[in-house]
Amino acid sequence: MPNRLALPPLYVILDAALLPSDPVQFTRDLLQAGVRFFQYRNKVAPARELLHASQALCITARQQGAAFLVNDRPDVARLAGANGVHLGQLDLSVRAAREIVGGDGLIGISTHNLEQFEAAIESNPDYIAVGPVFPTDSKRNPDPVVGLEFVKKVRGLTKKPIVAIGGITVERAREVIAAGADSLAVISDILKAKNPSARVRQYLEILPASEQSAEN
Ligand code: TZP
Ligand code: MG
Repeated sequence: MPNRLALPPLYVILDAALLPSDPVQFTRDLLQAGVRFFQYRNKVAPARELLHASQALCITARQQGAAFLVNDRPDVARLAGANGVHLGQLDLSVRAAREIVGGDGLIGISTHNLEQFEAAIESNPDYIAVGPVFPTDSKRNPDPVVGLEFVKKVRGLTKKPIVAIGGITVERAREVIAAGADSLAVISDILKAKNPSARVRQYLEILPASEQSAEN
C-alpha cells in the first residue's frame, strides 16, 4: 500500500449507481476540477468486476496525485493498489482491515451514533465518517439523520479527521465545516449535478484550502 496522504476538505464518492458511461473520463474531469480524494462505491458488482473498475479508477486518480479508496473491501483495495479502504459497520473491523492494507493503508470507518463513534476512536482508523448528517437518497435504508449537533458533539471527542456524509450540498458546506468536520463526503450533489466539474469548483472556493493530516 502506498503512503498515507493528507485528507483534503472535499471527498468525492464515485458511486457506481450514478456514474456516467465513461467513469474514467468522469474521474479525469473531476481531477481537473481539483478533487484530490476519491472513494469508489459499488454495492452490486461481483468481486472481479469491482477489482477491474477499481484498478482503472485508481490508476487515473493516482496519476494525478489524488488519493483513492475502495468502499467495503480491503482485499480489493489492496489488489487495486488503492490508498486504502472505507469500512462500514458491517464490514471487516479496522484491525482486520489493517492486516490486509498494511500500516500505510488509509482506513476510514462510517459511524452513525455516539456508541459507534466512541468504538471507532478506540479502533484507531485514519479518519471517522459521521452521518447521515442530512437526509440522503444515495443510501439504501440509511441510518437516522444525525444532524449538525452530532458533528459538533463528536468534534470534541477526537483529534482524528472527521468526514461528514449524507445530504451534503454546496449550500450546506460552510455550516458542516463550522460544526467541526474536516472533510465533506459527497455523492449526489456532485454526481447528479448538470455540470459536476463546476460544482466541484464551487466547493473548492468555499472550503478551507488547508489540509488535515490523516495521521492525527
Ligand atoms: N453513508 C451515509 S449517507 C451516505 C452514505 C454512503 C450517502 C451520501 O450520499 P449523498 O448523495 O451525498 O447524500
Ligand atoms: Mg460497507
